[in-house]
Amino acid sequence: MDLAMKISDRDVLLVIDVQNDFCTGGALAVPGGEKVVPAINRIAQKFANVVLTQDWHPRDHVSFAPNHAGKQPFQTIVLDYGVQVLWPSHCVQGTAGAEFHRDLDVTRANLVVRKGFRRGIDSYSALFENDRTTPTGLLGYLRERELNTVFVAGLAFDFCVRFSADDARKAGFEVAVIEDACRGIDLDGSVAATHQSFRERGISLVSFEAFL
Ligand code: VGL
Ligand code: ZN
Repeated sequence: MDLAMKISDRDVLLVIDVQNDFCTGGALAVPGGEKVVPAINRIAQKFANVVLTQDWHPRDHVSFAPNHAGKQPFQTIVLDYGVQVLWPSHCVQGTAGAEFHRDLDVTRANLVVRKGFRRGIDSYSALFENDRTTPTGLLGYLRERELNTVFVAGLAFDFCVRFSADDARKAGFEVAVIEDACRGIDLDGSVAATHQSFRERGISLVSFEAFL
């Protein structure tokens, strides 16, 4: 899937977590995070269907390292649903860090999905939370709207983009990740693991320039 891409009314651009806390100066800054904004704004113009996600945690969220005595960010703990990375507190509901980057063109979005708002469950994927069963509702939306190809961009490539793409593919959608409209965290080989997962599942990587 390279060269010029023809965008259809059944395609959706899924923009993951382009929020201040994931950009330079933010609480969980992804290197170069804000650099995805111009690319996303340009391609969003071409899509009839644009969905944004917004990481949206309560202050006492289980994924925040400061909520676990003696734990540091990027250490892991084991919860009922499995291993959970502990993050610096980020994207707290109602704070400036949880807002979309000011230059992100949100006017193109017809849906904003918030995720990670349950104290006890983190949510990387835009479709299912980290227990892999709690739905966000996005899958129902995509099906009801009869969308069939999901193009994913945003932050972070190796966490929320990865799990969103994987879940969309598992649910039967065609999925392509717009790699140069993403930036990664790269924790313990997570970028390599993401490439591996995409290869195994038949998720393609494309460049944003293919849409221009
Ligand atoms: C994310 C870690 C924690 C992401 C969100 O958007 O990739 N990563 N919360
Ligand atoms: Zn989060």
